[in-house]
Amino acid sequence: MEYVVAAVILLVVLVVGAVGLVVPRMRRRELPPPPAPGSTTTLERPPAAPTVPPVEEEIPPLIEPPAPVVAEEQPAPVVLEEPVLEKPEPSVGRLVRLRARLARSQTALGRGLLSVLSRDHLEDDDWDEIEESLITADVGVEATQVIVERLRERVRILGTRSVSEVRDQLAEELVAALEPEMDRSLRTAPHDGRPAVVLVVGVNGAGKTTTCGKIGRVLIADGRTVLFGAADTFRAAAADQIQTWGERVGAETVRGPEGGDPASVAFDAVKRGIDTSVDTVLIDTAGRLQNKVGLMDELGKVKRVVEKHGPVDETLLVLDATTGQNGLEQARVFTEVVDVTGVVLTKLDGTAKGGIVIAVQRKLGIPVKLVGLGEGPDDLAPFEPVAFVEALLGGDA
Ligand SMILES: Nc1nc2c(ncn2[C@@H]2O[C@H](COP(=O)(O)OP(=O)(O)OP(=O)(O)O)[C@@H](O)[C@H]2O)c(=O)[nH]1
Ligand SMILES: [Mg+2]
Repeated sequence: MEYVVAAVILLVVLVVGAVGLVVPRMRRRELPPPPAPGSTTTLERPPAAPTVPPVEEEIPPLIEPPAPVVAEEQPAPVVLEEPVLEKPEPSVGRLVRLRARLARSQTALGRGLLSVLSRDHLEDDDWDEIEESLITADVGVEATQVIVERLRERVRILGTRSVSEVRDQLAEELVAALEPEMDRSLRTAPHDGRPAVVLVVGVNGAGKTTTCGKIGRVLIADGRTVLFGAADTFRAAAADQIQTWGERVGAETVRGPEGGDPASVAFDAVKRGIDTSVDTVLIDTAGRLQNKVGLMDELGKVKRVVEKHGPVDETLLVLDATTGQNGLEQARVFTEVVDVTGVVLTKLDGTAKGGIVIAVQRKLGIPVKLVGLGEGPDDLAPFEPVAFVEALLGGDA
């Protein structure tokens, strides 16, 4: 009996023990599988889990574009190898072709003057009016007095009255005031086994870089070879600007580091021009105000350093025609620092003050050699007094 009781107790203990071991295992096993995909995850990160996968699928194609890198590497050499060079317009007769650009000056000077001059009897008031329109057109007080004096004298002596006669006399006086005997040729031909060197100077924004580029095109159109020196080292963009002009016509540009010494860039450019036997080296310089002594000294140094290779053939002062008489004082200081051999008057297309050409030459004693008549690459013309006056007076050239 005791054995039976002991066996029953042992059995009960075994059964209870077995149940205690098995049930928790079953629970553990049961809990994870069913709720795993559903309830537990949903509670902890319900919004993240369902939204992340779709967002991830949409963003990668937009943000991570490995494709362009591959694409850039592949076509680059092919595309860059084929620059299409432009063919600039020939320089001959440009002033005549571009004369319509002087329309504003023509209205102010030509038509205004002719309407007064065609009056039957010219009284003092009429002559005052003539004087006024010349001064308004920036001819300058001194030159105006000379022109009016001479015209008055001729009208009195010759007794001319017909509009065409008066017009012709006015034209003659304006041409005379433009000193047609001045040498306006640009010294751009190579000599002594080295290229001609042209230095382009002026105040900020006058149009130096544009003019450099345009002159390069004129020379290339005339069959010359050209090299640009980017001696405006203040801004990298300045060197890019002249280089772009060069690339359009297949001309090399020598440039230096941003903020580097402009004189050394100019020196290197001329050296490169000598080594590659180009006909003309055109050196673009940074704009500078004539009252900044340090900058004006720097310009003097650029010229002196370039001259270690030989004399500079042309130093062109670029003047913005729209600045009128103010430009004359700037010009005077420049002529003292570098020996200016010619003036380029830019932006004559945007002003009624075409008379500034007369004032500039008279004040400086330096010939206007080129005129800028627009922003287009070929809107630069050699200055010719007769054609210019004809354009101003609106007659046939
Ligand atoms: N309408 C007109 N615009 C011109 C002429 N020449 C130059 N310009 C414009 O004037 C602006 C200044 O020209 P740039 O050649 O950059 O002048 P810059 O003297 O080199 O200027 P900096 O180097 O900053 O001193 C540009 O927008 C040119 O297109 C011109 O004859 N007529
Ligand atoms: Mg410039």
